[in-house]
Amino acid sequence: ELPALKNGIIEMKSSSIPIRQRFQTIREEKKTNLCLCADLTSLDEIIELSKQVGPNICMLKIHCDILNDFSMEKIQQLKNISRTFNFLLLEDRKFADIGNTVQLQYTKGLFQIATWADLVTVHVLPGEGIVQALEQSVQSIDEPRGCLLIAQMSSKGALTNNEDYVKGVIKCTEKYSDYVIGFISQSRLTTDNKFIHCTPGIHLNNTGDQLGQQYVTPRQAIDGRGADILIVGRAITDSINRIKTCEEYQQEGYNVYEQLRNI
Ligand code: BMP
Repeated sequence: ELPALKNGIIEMKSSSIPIRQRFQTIREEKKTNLCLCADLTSLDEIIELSKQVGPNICMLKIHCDILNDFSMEKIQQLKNISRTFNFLLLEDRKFADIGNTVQLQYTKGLFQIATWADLVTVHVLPGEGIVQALEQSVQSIDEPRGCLLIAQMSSKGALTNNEDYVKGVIKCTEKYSDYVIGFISQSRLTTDNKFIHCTPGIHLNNTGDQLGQQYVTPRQAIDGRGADILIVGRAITDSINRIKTCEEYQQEGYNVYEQLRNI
């Protein structure tokens, strides 16, 4: 059952482990640092795929606003699958507005994101009030919620890749370290290992797409750029055998992580 919304605040009756801790446990138990980014337009298809690759991933990232068949029933199904296979559910919403608006976007509308997404992504462009507002709107949820701040983007010419901007994001992360569990980044931003660095723009065979995306390999991302989690989309979803390819990225990512850990 999804939690009921009361005066815009969500009431939920279930408790679980904090998200950071959950990620560490999942990585060790399932031997995976792979986040599958399922940029598919059918939630039915994502549900089927998540059942197949559930054992191989630590996180599933979706964009709910590209789905043709979104419903609260289906998203609840996906959430149940994420609990069964023990992976985190990330809605890549990239919130970027004033506090009042993001609270509404987080808790209301068709998607009611706060009721099902363990994690969301957030731009700090509007200032730290955005994080405060998001955190406030999930205060009464009886289940851990967190966010990842977008510090650096993988796309060509990204305006985020500016030293002062990144410094501001790091400051915000440290200030709201209960709710902010880490970054979407292209490099290691802090020596504090409690912050999880998630890196998109990963491909073993391509260096980019036609629309400015830039790729590095899993090894480059983990070894060179200090990624904790690899966010992999079309390298898997466009492959002929998604399950096999998912296993390959899982193995490659975890092997590099283990090699580095044992140095
Ligand atoms: P792909 O691996 O198919 O290129 O997809 C990358 C995914 O990561 C997309 O869903 C995109 O929205 C997201 N992403 C990204 O590519 N670069 C960033 O800097 C931040 C992202 O969230």
